[in-house]
Amino acid sequence: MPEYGNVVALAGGVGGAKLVQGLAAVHPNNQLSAIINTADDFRLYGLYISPDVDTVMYTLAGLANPATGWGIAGDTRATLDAIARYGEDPWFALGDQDFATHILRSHYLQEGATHTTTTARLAAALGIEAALLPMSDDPVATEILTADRWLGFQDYFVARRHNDDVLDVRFKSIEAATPTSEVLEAIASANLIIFCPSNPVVSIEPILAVPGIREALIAAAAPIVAVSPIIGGRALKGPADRMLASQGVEVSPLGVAEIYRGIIDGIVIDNADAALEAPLAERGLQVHVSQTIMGDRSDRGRLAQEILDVEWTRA
Ligand code: FO1
Repeated sequence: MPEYGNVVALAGGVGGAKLVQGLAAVHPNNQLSAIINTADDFRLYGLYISPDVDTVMYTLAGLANPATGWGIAGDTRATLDAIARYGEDPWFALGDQDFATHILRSHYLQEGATHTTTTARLAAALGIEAALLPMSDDPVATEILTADRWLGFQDYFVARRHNDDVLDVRFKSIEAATPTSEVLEAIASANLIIFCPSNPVVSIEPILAVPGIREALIAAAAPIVAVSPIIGGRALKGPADRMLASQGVEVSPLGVAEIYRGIIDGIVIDNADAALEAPLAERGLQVHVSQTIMGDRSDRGRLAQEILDVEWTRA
């Protein structure tokens, strides 16, 4: 059995959070870091909201709403209802307990703390030992080109229920963003790096697009392994399948491997895609075929353990 010391996961929202939780269940948490997409972050009612960071944080803390994967289980909506009473459209479902996170994060940021230290403070208070690392402390915003116009990510994803055809994707201010020292150190000292089964286009790609991160990954000594979020030609959740198609990328683990070409050494695919093992291997990738759908917690730990049991090597 390989003994990976430092394990680093790149994660976006719900799919990423599930695998990070699985890793946290089977690997020493003081040797586990998650580099999290912050290009979904936005401001609402003057509060700074970081959905992917919170999704990973709530999931690891055992607080996440199991029905949605985001938000807090059993949360109430009194604050949002009161906001609606003032005539505001309550389009983004913020629960009362969730509001506490956004209020405190906004407060700490306004006091001069960074996104990284704020996240560490909130996560530690929730009893999380793994390092939750925002990809950058600088603002980056995913924007989606629809037939109408460029939309902010949450406008496209939540307000318009990701119904629009995606003509293009851009990450506003990415060229001015820098990776944090924590992110670069985590990558450099990693023994295994895992791209979680998050949306490649809008969850993992923004992390890779922060100037310096792609280069740090390519220079890393650790093997890099992606878990395909596409199973049997479809995304389990969200618009990843339609986004790949609209970018002219094959909606299969082959397309996922294409997006990560030159970075990953291996890929984990679902049993449903077992026929793709040979073509992926022909592309020089180590392939592990498994049951990758993560339902309950035991599924998550089982998949994480399986990934850690493979003898991945750096190409
Ligand atoms: N996603 C939705 O589809 N609808 C919502 O109303 C919604 C609210 C929400 C509140 C807090 C939070 O942390 C996440 C929330 N999400 C919601 C999820 C989220 O915006 C997306 O899943 C991610 O940005 C994509 O990874």
